[in-house]
Amino acid sequence: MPHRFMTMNRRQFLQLAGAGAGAMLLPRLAFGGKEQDGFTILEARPGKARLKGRWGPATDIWGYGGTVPGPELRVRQGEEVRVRLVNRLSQPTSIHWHGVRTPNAMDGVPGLTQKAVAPGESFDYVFTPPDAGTFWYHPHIQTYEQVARGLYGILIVEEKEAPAFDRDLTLVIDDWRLRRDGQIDAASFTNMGDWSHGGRYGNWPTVNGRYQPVLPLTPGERVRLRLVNCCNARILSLTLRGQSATIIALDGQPVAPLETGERPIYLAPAQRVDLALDASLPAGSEVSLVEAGQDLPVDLARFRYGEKPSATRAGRAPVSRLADNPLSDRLSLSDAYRIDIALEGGAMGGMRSARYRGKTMSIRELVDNGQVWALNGEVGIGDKPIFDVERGRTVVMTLHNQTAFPHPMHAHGHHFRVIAQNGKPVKGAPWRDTELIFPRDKVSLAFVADNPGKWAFHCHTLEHAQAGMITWFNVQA
Ligand SMILES: [Cu+2]
Repeated sequence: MPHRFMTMNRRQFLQLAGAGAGAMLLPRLAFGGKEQDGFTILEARPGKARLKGRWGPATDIWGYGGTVPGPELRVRQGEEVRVRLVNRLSQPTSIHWHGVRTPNAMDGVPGLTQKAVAPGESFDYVFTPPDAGTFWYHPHIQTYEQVARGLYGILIVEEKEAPAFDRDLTLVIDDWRLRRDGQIDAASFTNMGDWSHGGRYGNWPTVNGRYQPVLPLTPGERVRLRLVNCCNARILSLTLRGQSATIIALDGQPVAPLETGERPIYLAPAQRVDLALDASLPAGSEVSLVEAGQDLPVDLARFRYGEKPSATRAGRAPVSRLADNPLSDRLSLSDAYRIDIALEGGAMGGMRSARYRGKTMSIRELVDNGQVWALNGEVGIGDKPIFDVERGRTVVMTLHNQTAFPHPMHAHGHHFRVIAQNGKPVKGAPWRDTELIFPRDKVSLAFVADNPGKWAFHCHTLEHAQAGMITWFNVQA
């Protein structure tokens, strides 16, 4: 049962996900943009963005280089990433390279892998990404606020041998919660109603920092689309209306090409999907990228076919599978380290108490501390890991969602695959770094713990992580 993300029950999805509430290439800083002794400089700083369009008010944001999204970083597989983060914000920050199997010291989790980068200070990130694919970067402290203010960017690791595409286009999807004056609704960052339900949803969708951009397509061309969900909480249900596309990668990892047809693609926060799109409609056609997760369907972007056909249209071969990444596929299930992890808390979750900072607290005390979620009765990152394994051991985590909400669970430093769901074995599931776990579901994720260090494991609904749904595991050196 490959591609579970497409076989989700839509009714269940709608029932459970409820939470209340251009032709633009990205500003491309190739490596070699703003540099300083071999490092690309990423300044986290305030800036302004035209989220409301050219004639609307400019929105005050925080961004890398002052832009939203931040620069699209590109490196070839096997090449080194060298980034100097400079903090020009009023609060500490860091960069986590989501989905990249970096050495532990480069993972960007303050309190676990590095000290937070104080205002005015900098930190050098140096690593060689082992996997080609679509990744992204964002802070890992005060994340629910810093990401909501616009601190995120894309890291693309290009395949050693470029696959055959006429174009490569990244679509960075976000939803902002804007006030009527076009400014970010900062008063709602810490709204406990959002924190204890589905997280903080926005009211203003953007793609590449623009509202409903119109993107040109050349008839006959084959485009690689990289879709990234940078929303704090929104689980996207995406369709390209009237246009089929082929899924070729999930969370950066290649999958057997699969045509979407009219079926929606679910993309939880932090997840990515790569599509091959053959621009096969007649000149002048228009295709909408529609999001219909929880609210009314809304056009995120529109593709408009030009009149002039592509010069490269003739004799297209079928979309072929991308080259596999050097991910360890030697899952050794017979002697795996196994752990059950209960996802607990939240509204209607029935959690009465949990341990927080070494103390057992009632739900009332927890709420007073801004905490409402737990993993195996523990709230937040504690002194001890949730498990500690020798390097190279296969780990099977069985997540049991005992809450009333879905949770996109993200493991750092590793990619995993689903091997069982509700007691039934699952074969051929894709490698992922973030998996959406539905209420009442029991899902087993397996991976080889081959990356030593202290790794965060958390819900990527950023308000849930902040309110306790985060822990860590240790892989021995
Ligand atoms: Cu969650």
